[in-house]
Amino acid sequence: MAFETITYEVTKGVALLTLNRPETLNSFTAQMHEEVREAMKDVRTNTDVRCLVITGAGRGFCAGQDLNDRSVKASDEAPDLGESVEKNYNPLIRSIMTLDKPVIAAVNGVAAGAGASIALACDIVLAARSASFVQAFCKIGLVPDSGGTWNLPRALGLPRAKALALLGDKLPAEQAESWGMIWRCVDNEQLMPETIAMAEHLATQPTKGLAMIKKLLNESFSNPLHQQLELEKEAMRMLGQSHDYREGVAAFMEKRKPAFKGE
Ligand code: T3D
Repeated sequence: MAFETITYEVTKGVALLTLNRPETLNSFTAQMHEEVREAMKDVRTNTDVRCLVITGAGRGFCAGQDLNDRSVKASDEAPDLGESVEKNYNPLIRSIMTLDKPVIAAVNGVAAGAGASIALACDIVLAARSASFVQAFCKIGLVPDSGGTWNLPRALGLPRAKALALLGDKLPAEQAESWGMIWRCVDNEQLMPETIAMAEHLATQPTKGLAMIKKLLNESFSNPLHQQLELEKEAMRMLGQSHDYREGVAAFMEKRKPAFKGE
């Protein structure tokens, strides 16, 4: 696949998708949305891919929407941002959060606007120590989109989510880690080695089981207990039929390393 605004490669079961417009901190243009959609199709359908990593080129992770990608001059007709969200951002967030494979965000630098929301939509967030998260929307009269108003309070609780979204202050990665918004913050030069090691590990694990863990945890906030118990039962029933469950138990009994197939 030939891309201009992203790079995409698959190695050892790991798809590495790098947002690649460093001159604008990897902000999203219409073309970048199209290319990410194309890459996400491969992530979904390519059975060689068992884990996805999203990161950014240069000093930023992603600054959200490219504010130069359309004219907002007073003399021009107002853009339909709802259409942009419906066409581009919502499908992207759904494709990350419902992907039946784990997704790691390797936040190499500032993640602002929809860039911060995209990071929070990923299953595990690792950040470079110099990275930061900015709910930039309030500064241009918008709301946290791309699942921001859903994921931010769930990650942080309402008081911190509200203050970040209303003030637009920069949240340094170390603070994000100590508040529990992300999994871990690591030294800058360790970000990609640690991310790839984690991704390669996940890519050798029981993919179906991991997919169900992700789905059930994501749904748990909206479900009452009785419904969640039902979902757990159905997931256990389905996973009990899988190759990887039998292999995991057999390997434990035989005191050997399991060879999971993701089936
Ligand atoms: O379709 C829709 O519009 C609806 C969906 C919207 C979703 C959204 O994401 S809305 C929010 C859009 N994003 C922002 O408002 C963030 C804007 N950027 C910033 O606030 C700051 O750049 C950062 C806090 C992210 C980083 O600050 P700093 O000081 O580290 O860097 P900088 O100097 O501001 O930026 C570096 C360059 O990137 C600069 O270009 P230059 O001067 O070197 O030529 C800057 O203009 C450019 N850049 C940064 N963000 C964007 C951008 N260019 C276009 N669009 C951007 N979002």
